[in-house]
Amino acid sequence: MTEGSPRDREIVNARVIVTCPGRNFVTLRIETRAGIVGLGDATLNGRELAVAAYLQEHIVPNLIGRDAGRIEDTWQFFYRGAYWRRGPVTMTAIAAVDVALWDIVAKLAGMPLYQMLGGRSREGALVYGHANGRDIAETSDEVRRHIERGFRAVRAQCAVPGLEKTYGISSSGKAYEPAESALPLETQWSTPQYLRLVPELFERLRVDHGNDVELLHDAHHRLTPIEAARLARDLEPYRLFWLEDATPAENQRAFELIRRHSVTPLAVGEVFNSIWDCKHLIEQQLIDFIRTTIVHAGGITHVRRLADFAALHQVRTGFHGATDLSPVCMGAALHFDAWVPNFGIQEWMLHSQETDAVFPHDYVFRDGRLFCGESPGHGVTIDEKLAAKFPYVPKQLPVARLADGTMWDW
Ligand code: KDG
Ligand code: MG
Repeated sequence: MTEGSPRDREIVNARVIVTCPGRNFVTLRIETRAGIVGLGDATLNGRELAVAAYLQEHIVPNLIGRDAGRIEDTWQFFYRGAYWRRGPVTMTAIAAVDVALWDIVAKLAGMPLYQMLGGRSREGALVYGHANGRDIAETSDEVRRHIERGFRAVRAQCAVPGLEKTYGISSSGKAYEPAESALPLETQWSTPQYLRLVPELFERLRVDHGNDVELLHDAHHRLTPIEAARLARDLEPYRLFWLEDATPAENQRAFELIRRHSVTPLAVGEVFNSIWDCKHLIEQQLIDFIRTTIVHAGGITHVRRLADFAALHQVRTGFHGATDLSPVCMGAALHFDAWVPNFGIQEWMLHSQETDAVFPHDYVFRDGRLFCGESPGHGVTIDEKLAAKFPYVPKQLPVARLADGTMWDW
């Protein structure tokens, strides 16, 4: 009997591993009778234990005894077969199973995961890093440091004068990490000041760094549609690679208004978890980049469908890649990026040294691009002994209020 026979592919063990090497991560570890292990990321920032419980109570009992090779059927079982569909918790749990199974199947084939998807379409994935600063000069210095490190694309965020905390800005001097406290930190928001500042920021960045570097910006759902249209129009002279999450997208038609006023490319979708969340946006070509990534949207099986659908409308991928997406998600995403025909860009915030030690991986950064490795599977493993030294720490994302106390979009 070979390792690839149905009996050897039988899932005999599935475990959820929660660890906090600087920030919380949830990982699903699936093992077959032949001892092949697959890993899937199941991290949902600030809601980690909800996914861990969903996996533990509702998914793992259904996995034992299944054929790990039946990736599609397993996906359909947990999605189509279930009465309660969609939602970030469910889709993150399904993603963890899906990625772990793709990892196993690629290992059985002895191939890197990208090969299972159809092989490489490119050598490396263009990535963008995060530059942030307490004022425009500091943000510009950070952009320079990124360019010196080899980045060809940089997201720039700047503190809004008069606001104590702004999305994307580190106050501690360390890398920005939004989930800072056990209960949500209350932050302030003011749209008029922000709308004045951002065009000034990008004007300065183009003066300081020229036109070769790709610049990106994230409005993090703070604007109304007409405010978003104004910002997108005001940023046109600075030729952004994209303006992200300009307005909340629950009402997908809101983007029609932005499009009517501006040609600044738009990116949306890191909080989406299904193709249905962006169907209108894509079909009507209201966005240019879809940010929905593997861990929060049902894994490779679903995101592949989403990317193919997006390709029909010339929408390209620009996967979410903040630090709350573990190296396991990053590894899988980079294999996907190597294959997907309509690739745009990949976000990459470096993980801490502790995180990289807990999740050894074979992807590397070179000349502004990330390259997935050639080892079988997605190329990311876990050091469980080390992981156990970093127990879970409760942390939630902040909330934002206007100066008069009104709760705002975070
Ligand atoms: O979990 C929330 C973060 O991942 C998010 O705030 C980061 O908006 C973000 C981005 O574009 O990376
Ligand atoms: Mg974002």
